[in-house]
Amino acid sequence: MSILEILKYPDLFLKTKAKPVSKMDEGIKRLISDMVDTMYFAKGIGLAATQVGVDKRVAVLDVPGEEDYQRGKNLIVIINPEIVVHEGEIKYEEGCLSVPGFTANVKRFENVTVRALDKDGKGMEIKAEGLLAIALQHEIDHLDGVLFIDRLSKLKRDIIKRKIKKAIEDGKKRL
Ligand code: QAP
Ligand code: CO
Repeated sequence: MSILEILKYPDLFLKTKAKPVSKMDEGIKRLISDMVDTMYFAKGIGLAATQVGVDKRVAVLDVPGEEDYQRGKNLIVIINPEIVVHEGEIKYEEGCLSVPGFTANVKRFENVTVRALDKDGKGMEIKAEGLLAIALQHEIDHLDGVLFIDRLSKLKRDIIKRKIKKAIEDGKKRL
């Protein structure tokens, strides 16, 4: 098991469009296992391969439900995910392990059905609403090289980008 390095904005690799996984080999199994460990280590609820520098369409999620959060209880692995049905609109204050310390309100579909392969390469469909629906769209965006800040209006995007840039500069001064 290994903890992988999570790339942070403005790392250009985060703009990479990931490629479909063509076969479930040991490399993919290892990647999934390391991504799950990395997501829990970083205290995230979702992580896409793009965020750990791998251009393959793999993401892991563990989105808490109504019950108390129990690690692993809602763990989902999605490979080559596709939104096949979507409905409604919802705004939610999102964050991202690749943009630590910043959040913004992002507009998403309220309900989605996602078709994907599971960790064993078996086809499946997830019908999701609420936070899980948002998380699935956020992770699929990563696989297309899109960050939540890219979904903001130009004005809000410019403001948050300037704040992030300033935070990075201030961080450097304290080194
Ligand atoms: C994606 O996000 C997501 O800023 C997963 O300092 C976002 O795990 C799913 C995190 C919104 C659903 C809704 C962010 C941790 C984790 C931070 C995350 C931070 C530490 C974000
Ligand atoms: Co993210």
